[in-house]
Amino acid sequence: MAFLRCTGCDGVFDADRPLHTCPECDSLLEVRYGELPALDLSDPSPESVWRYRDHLPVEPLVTLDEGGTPLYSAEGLAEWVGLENLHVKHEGMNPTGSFKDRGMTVGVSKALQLGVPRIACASTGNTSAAMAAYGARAGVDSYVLLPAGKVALGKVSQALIHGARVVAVRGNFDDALRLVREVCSSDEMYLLNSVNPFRLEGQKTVAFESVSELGKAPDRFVFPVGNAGNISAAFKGLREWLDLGMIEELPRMTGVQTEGARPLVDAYESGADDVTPETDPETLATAIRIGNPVNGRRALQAIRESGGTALAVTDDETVEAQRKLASLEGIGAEPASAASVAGLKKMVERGVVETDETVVCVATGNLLKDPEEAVEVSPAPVETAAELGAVKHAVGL
Ligand code: AN7
Repeated sequence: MAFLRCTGCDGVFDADRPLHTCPECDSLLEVRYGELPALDLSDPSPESVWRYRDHLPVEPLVTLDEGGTPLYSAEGLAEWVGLENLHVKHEGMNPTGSFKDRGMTVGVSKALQLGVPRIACASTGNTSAAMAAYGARAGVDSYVLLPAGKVALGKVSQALIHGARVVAVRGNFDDALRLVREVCSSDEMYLLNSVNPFRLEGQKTVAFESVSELGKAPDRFVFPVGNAGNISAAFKGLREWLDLGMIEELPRMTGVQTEGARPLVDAYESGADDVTPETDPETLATAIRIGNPVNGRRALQAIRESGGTALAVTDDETVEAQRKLASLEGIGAEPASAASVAGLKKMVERGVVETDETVVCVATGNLLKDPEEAVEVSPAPVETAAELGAVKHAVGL
């Protein structure tokens, strides 16, 4: 049986109360289980979020067949990075094109079970796209707050076409999140940002699938970090599996941010146990243009407890990694996703990562989310006359 536990005061609450934070101390809540069964990973059923339903807190009331994303062995990229054994979990292959679907199938199922009429989130884009799609499928009204002018085109188009009410806030993501948390303070509107403990339960399945597909836990996971929900969720799942004896060691949890939005990296480097917010985050990787990660404290714990690390990369390094993913492996990832690969390369160069480690890089979102950026960083198409000689010349014949 699942229940909620406060990460601040350790208070315990019924999982069927529509709580966003602890009613006693306002800290984040976490889903806990009385007892989890050990799972038999040799069971041949295909990978998916709901393959792990015995380790999830709700029944699948709404699904778009999320999870089961490819785990590619990336030899060309491994060579570029300087590793022997690199895998890329392509979360951009989820139904709406990002890892957020794992959380939304669980979070929106919880909303249906609670019978809430409306769901809401603030978003740098992917959360809103996923929530709008799952809201549509569930028949629930969706409301999203986006930082005006700072969300990639593909993501805005998804939120709109799936029928969410889209509000563009003249501020950044952190402003939008602060506002939506206030808007959701009554029972009328259910908040689906990563403060929502049920959403994070779904997201832990990216770690489950990776372990199951590799046949063991990797030595290291590398995540791009924005609000720090995904890395915290994966770590929670891995701890649960460690406690059950399903894995023998915790993989090193590694978080990558960009130089323009690096509050978690700063906190990690300074030895702080919580994040000091950055007021003016800026990066080409708009998905992780976040200055005040709500799950920062948890992510720091995950990184330190697992012997991992956090580091920042430049936007140029991010774009270079995005192009290498695309050109060496055929993996189309949006900039934020590629930051994980850029960070990994830097860690190998610095000797922080051993060359014989088995590493899983999580490519969180699809290239098609941000087509404008991809065009901008690529050579322009060669335009020719509609005539054989000109075309032959253009293709170098
Ligand atoms: C592609 O959609 O925060 O550290 O509002 O879209 O769990 O926040 C997106 C985040 C990484 C960071 N990669 O994950 C949102 C949002 C991509 C993302 C992240 C995001 P978290």
